Amino acid sequence: MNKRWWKEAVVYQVYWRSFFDTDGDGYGDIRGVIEKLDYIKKLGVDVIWLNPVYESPDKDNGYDISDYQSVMDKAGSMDDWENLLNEVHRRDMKLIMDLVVNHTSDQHPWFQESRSSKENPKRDWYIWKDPSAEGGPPNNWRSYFTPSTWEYDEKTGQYYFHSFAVEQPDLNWRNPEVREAIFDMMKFWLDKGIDGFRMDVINLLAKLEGFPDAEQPEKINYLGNNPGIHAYLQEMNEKVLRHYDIMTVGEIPFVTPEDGLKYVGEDRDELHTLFHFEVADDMPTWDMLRFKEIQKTWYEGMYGKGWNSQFLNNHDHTRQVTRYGNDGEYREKSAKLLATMIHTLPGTPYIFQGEEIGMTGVDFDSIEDYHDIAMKNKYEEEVGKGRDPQKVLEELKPLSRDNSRTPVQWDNTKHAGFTDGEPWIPVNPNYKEINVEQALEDPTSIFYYYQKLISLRKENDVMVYGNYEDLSEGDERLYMYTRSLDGVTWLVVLNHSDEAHDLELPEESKGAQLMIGNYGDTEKTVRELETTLQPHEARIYEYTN
Ligand code: TEU
Repeated sequence: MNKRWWKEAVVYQVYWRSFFDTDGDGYGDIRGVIEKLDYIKKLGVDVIWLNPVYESPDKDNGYDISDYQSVMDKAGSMDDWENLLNEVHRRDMKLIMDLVVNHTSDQHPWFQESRSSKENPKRDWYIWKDPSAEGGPPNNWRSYFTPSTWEYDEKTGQYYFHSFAVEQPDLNWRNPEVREAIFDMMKFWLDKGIDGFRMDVINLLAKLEGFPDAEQPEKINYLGNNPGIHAYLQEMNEKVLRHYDIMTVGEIPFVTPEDGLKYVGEDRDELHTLFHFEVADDMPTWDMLRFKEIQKTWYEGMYGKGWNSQFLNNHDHTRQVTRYGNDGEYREKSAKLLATMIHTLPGTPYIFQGEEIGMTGVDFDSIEDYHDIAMKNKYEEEVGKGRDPQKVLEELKPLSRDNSRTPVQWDNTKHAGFTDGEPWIPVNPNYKEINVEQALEDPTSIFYYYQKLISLRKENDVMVYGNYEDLSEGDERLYMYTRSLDGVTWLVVLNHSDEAHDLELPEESKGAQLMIGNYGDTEKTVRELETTLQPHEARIYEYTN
């Protein structure tokens, strides 16, 4: 298998607005990221993924861009950003930027022009359609954030298309001028020396020909993976990507392993890696059997042919220890177990800020404390149907994107040391117990466990390139698998439950050495194959064959 730096890397995601505030406006900022770079570096990660910092009316926290080539005030200035890039590089890390090119803000000058008249040269830069024959929207599609993908524009009597909020009109990628403008913009950032892109919903660029009505409009999967997408990505690769030593990771909802390979196959010249959403979007709570099946099919589909990513949370998904683990009695063990799993399954592991100290989701009392446009729109929609607001709120809370967007908890002082001002979103009230300062003082903390896992990745190719075999198919609580490479085998054993469980280790593991574990008193060498795993216990053993 081809060795590549981005396969060996660990990526740390910085959602800057909730990271660290240096100017007291209640939003994190680029200077805040710079100030905390040594902290990030201490973890041992190689790459930082920075969420969008571009000029934006901020309806969707920066994913509605009104100028791709400048930095929004809340985040700082272009000078700050240049400093960040330098400081990241000076510490031998890399910086990848969010690329949001499926849509712009409705305030982007391109859209302003486009909506101004049917004859405007930029009319065709977006997707405009006449009302349907009966009047009303051109088809029955739902968008991610609203009941329809179509918004009527009085001025010209047509509808424009938006996969997300009304304020996020989709670009028309069929138009070669659009593609050229985007490619030029990408070169602008690449020429500044960035190390790659995380590509927002990149498989949505091609729209389904003819926009036919959907049989199941609520299953918004017709929005992605449509014919034409690979031609766009190949053109992007040919004209831009291949000329730089960078990493690209595509955010690709609704993708199966088979289709995944079309985006990241090593013979395809499109992208390097992808995020699929079979876990984050389709597994609302932990389901061990389903998770194992997902790992198996992706491994079988991709191993040796294309590269995957591993993550359980990001700025769109509830924090992993809350959603998929135990954020109560076993929070620390559970956070370490999930980390062990993500860092030893095939693919590049991602850490979302705060995950390394086991931050948890939130439960705010009022809808006013929530900011997520996806949640707010859904709330309005449901309450608009006459439903009980409190019930709707309770229903939406567990998967609200704000679960992961509360400020990083730095210490136990006011607002968790995140800001001197009023934070844009409330701090999780548990910051007195869960914070960075406390984690750094405790050698057994989740933080240092991550640090050790990351350093193991640096020293052991098997963790990156090894093949994968599940030895525990059918078991709903225990997960045991191997990664093997050149005669070295790593055996990972995980007890993803609140009870202790007996387990028989495989014969070959007699004499195996413990590489890391989340209980302090585990024997360093396997003498007996019969063993008992404590609640949320995780161990990695190494043996040679
Ligand atoms: O997210 C796409 C999105 O809708 C995710 O929330 C979803 O979980 C997954 O991608 C596919 O179903 C991206 C950004 O990450 C998100 O913050 C933006 O709101 C969205 O695109 C629009 O730009």
